[in-house]
Amino acid sequence: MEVNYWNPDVETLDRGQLEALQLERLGNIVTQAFKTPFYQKRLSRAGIKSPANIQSLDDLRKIPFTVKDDLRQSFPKGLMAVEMDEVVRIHSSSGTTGIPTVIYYTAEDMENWTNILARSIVATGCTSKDVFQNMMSYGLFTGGLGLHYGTERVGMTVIPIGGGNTRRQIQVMKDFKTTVLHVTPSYLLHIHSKLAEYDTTIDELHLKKAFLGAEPYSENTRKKLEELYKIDAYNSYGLSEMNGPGVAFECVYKEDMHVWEDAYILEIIDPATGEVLPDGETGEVVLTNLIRSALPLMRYRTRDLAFVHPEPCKCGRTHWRLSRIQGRTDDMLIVNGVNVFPSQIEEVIMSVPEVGTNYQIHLTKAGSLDKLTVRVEIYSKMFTGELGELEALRNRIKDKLKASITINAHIELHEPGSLPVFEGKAKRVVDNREML
Ligand code: DLL
Repeated sequence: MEVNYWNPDVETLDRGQLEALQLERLGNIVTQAFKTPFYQKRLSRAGIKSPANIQSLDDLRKIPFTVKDDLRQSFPKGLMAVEMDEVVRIHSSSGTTGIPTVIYYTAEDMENWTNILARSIVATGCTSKDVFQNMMSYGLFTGGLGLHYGTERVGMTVIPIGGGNTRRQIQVMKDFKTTVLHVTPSYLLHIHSKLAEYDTTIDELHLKKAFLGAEPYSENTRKKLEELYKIDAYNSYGLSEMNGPGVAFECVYKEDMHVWEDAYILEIIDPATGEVLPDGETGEVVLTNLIRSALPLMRYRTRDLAFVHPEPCKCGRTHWRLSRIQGRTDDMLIVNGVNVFPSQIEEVIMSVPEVGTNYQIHLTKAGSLDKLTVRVEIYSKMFTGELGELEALRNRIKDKLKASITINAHIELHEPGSLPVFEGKAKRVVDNREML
């Protein structure tokens, strides 16, 4: 396999040097943090009086965690470490809960982020010969503009089409011979279900790769998309609080995502106790941003659950790898006392070949009990067969789910195109239990 680097010195630094670099940069970030009203208070309450109190990477653990609510409470400027006139970009979360989460970037922060994305993109084997169709939405969301700058830096031909308008997406893929897509896995599944309607076959497209991220998805969904489109799909992880995409990205080997540790310190903690877990154990991802001066965030609790692989990767990069996100501490469902993550359900249903490109999980009450219904779209050819075949398929999905999650789910089979479609992040779970 051909391995290319964007910044070989940093990507293959030996661990000792990498940790020395992290420590040096941690010092800078703590210095920045002391310029913000939020951290002045938070750090001094934890007994940290100055950056000199952080002398080793272990000292990081003296720093209290930061959570999303801290960002909200500090809105608009409580976490800003520079003057507004140094800020060249703002991104923000949608603010569905009221006060938005706002992220600020200086020109240097933008430069750092762009380089990290360029590094991620080159790690997947892309070159300036690629034509990149960016289907992530542009605007305050970091998915669109983040990868835009990174791919331009690599010299790729960038098509900034943004999200939605499936017919046009397909036409543009054909017109410009797009080779690389950036898209949420749920929307890429949906686009496939529309190809026939727009008189297009996969062989008319020139796709080679897709960067998939911004929402949880299972390994079976990745495999399905790779087969449907005849592409390599690379997992991409990030969050706006840590700049956006580019925190971790898969290399050509696609065996989980390199966390760019010169830019982020990764810890995995027990979400209940806050204790740092040994390598390899699943827990909550906690990140410290090392190279953003406008808004220094330290020990930020992402609520994402994953584990780290400390063993070296075949690509020669020394930066540790993060597993696929297994779920979020806030998306675990409790169904009649049994804990289940939506991603476990997805992993099972996407292993069934007759299952199509969309699904939804519904929770309701049946008397005092919870009822879990999984609505799955199946390929239309199934509806032309015997009724008995449909019943057998329903039972097969039900049994597979029962074996995996120990819950007796109700399975509904739906025709292609009948379930709600999302052009950005999908909303897979509808929980109506409290409303009844
Ligand atoms: O979704 C940034 C991004 C854009 C990442 C494009 C990748 C590609 P936020 O809107 O702040 O930022 O949402 C961040 O999305 O905490 C995860 O829960 C989830 N997420 C992001 N990437 C993945 C992934 C962007 N590859 C939140 N797998 C994160 C699973 C993901 N979940």
